[in-house]
Amino acid sequence: MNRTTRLDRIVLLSAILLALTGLTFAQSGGNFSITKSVIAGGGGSASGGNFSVNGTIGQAVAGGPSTGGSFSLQSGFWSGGSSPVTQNIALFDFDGDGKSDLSTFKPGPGEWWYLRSSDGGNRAFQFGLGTDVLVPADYTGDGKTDNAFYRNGEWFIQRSSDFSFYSFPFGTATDVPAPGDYDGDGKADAAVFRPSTGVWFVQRSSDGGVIVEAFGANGDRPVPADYDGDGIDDFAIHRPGGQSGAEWWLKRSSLGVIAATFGLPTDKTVQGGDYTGDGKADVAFFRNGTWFVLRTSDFSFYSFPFGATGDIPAPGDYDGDGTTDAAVFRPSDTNWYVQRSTAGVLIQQFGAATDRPVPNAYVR
Ligand SMILES: [Ca+2]
Ligand SMILES: [Ca+2]
Ligand SMILES: [Ca+2]
Ligand SMILES: [Ca+2]
Repeated sequence: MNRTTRLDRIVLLSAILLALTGLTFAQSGGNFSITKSVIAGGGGSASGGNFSVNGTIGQAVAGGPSTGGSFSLQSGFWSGGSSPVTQNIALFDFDGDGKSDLSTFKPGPGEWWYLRSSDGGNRAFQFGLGTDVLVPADYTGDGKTDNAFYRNGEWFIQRSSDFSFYSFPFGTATDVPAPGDYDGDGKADAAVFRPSTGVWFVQRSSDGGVIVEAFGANGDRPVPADYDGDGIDDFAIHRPGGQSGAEWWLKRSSLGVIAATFGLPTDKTVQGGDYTGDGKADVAFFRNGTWFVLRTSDFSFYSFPFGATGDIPAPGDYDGDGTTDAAVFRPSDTNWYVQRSTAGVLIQQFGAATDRPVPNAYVR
């Protein structure tokens, strides 16, 4: 972790309390606990009744002491003591409004198409070829997803800021790209999983250093996400043909390794996402129109029908509330069906039958 970056995110607890309570005078007393938090800097103190802060990273702000009654803040990201900064789970957000955008990749010419959630406008870019591997993510850290692809060990990234592109080598032709934010600095890192050896290689965006991590085996599918909610993406694999069924192995950056048997070899891998809204990504797969979610809070599971056989799962946070929404793209009618956690079901035509939904890009 880059220290400067870490410091940039440090928060004064009082800023959190101030934002939550609006109180501007000092109080004291009561019981509260803070775990997995980064809190420092600034002046003033905070205290209060019963409250807990869990997994929070924020930014130092000047201001007076503040306090609160009974409340709980879990895995929040705060900046400037005012509006919360959403955790980086709203992937595929090309216009940076915190909501995933309906988006497709046309394989023939290599075109990226998206429908801006902010104003409903279309954009399209020719970038890459149909044979390239899609790796869209926010590499530059401006809060907008960058179009990106991987070709034979070379990364090509089109900056969302000015749509210029850059490229660099990292990996080999047979590696499986698995970008994520493995150093927790808010920028996606180039990363690959090497099936032949089960070793991951990550190029940290914070300092350019390389992480080498043995986790997984040939045939595994990388599903990195932040499963323990500490702001750092975790190495993780889906092993469809495990000994007792489909296996999921998570190397959580704060909580250690855990494995679960969940699903059948024929189930469709879904990228990890926070379906329960507790700030921790959950394990999920799609089976013929039914979603199965394994809660990482207690490793119980639930399932629900959404979509149909033949649909392509394309989950994201389409309403921007921080909770991952089940979504599918249906090639037969080119409609998107999105089960928004706060805004109801969205049905919208976007794309062509041969397009690939971009929010499905990480499923290899
Ligand atoms: Ca958006
Ligand atoms: Ca990073
Ligand atoms: Ca983590
Ligand atoms: Ca949502």
